[in-house]
Amino acid sequence: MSKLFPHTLFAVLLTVSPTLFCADTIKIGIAGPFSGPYAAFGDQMWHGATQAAEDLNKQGGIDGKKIELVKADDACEPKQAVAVAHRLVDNDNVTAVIGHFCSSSTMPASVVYNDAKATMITPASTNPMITDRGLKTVFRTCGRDDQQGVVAANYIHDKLKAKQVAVIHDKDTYGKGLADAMKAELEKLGSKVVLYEGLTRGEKNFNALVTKVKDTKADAVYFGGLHTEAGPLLRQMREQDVKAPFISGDGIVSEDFVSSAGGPQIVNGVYMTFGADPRNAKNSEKVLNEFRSKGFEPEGYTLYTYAALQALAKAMEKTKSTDGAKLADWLHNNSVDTVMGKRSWDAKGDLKDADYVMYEWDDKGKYNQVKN
Ligand code: ABU
Repeated sequence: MSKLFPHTLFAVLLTVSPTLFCADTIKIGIAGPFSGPYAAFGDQMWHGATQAAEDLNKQGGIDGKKIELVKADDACEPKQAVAVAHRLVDNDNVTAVIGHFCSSSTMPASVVYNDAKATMITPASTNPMITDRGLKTVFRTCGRDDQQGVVAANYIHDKLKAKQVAVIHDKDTYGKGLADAMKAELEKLGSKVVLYEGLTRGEKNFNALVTKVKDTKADAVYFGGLHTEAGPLLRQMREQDVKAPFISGDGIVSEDFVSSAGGPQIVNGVYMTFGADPRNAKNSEKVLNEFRSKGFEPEGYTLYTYAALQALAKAMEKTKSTDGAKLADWLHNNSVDTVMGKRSWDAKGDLKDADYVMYEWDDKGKYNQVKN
């Protein structure tokens, strides 16, 4: 990793480009699903990162050096994630990475970054094992599934008063991990899990599974997974007249959930756990206006990605280094004012103040925080 301050050259270009190379920039990888079924989330990440880089560069970059983003598409495929991680650190010579999105990609890719002493901040991967493995250079600006699973279980038990719950997951690191965390808490609370079943990502016909759900007479259905399967599953439930409340997690926090389900009338009433909406944070107004003036609504993980780049930039500025160990030490011991508010990290790289709440999707296809 190169040092930041040779004090010889000052970059003058605004360099937010996946291809532009300039020796006097700080190169940061943005790794996520920019193609394939989960590209809506990659789009959120790229918008967040490019807006943050543009804003930081307008303010002088990182101590005079402009930020240059290098886009890396993992398509949420773990093998591709490892390949792009090697490419970012070995060929593109990035100093740090914001990413990945899918926990199943972040898990193996983070080992590559940690070995290369490159800081990695995931804005969206919530599986607990990402930070539980003791990798020094790994951080996140989102919470963990053992936190959001507990919030979901308490809501299902206390507010929805569901006594019999069907739990479905997509067998993936994120989806199954979240479903298991929710199920464990729900059973502690005394509700009964009457069906626990995995579906396969990419499938579109869940009618046989829905028939099983119907037979259980479950009074709530919980799904751990992404919108690509949540949407069709929900639609087929409603088509088979399964009216039980549908609850899921942050894997559906995209307007693509609405289209994958068949429209706002289908998602109306769906519950979803997600961090407190950063669009309501005091610090986010100016940035919100920038996004909206460009016709982009910064939903889901957009501002989480923006905040990750702010944290990285602040750590580099304060340490005058891009060295992963130095950045990690700084991030473990300081807080950063971000577009999501003040953020600080514990010894594992998890947020000290994760803030999961419950949302409900409405008949306009938007999600709104449930008022208690
Ligand atoms: N946390 C939402 C989905 C991304 C993942 O953790 O796989």
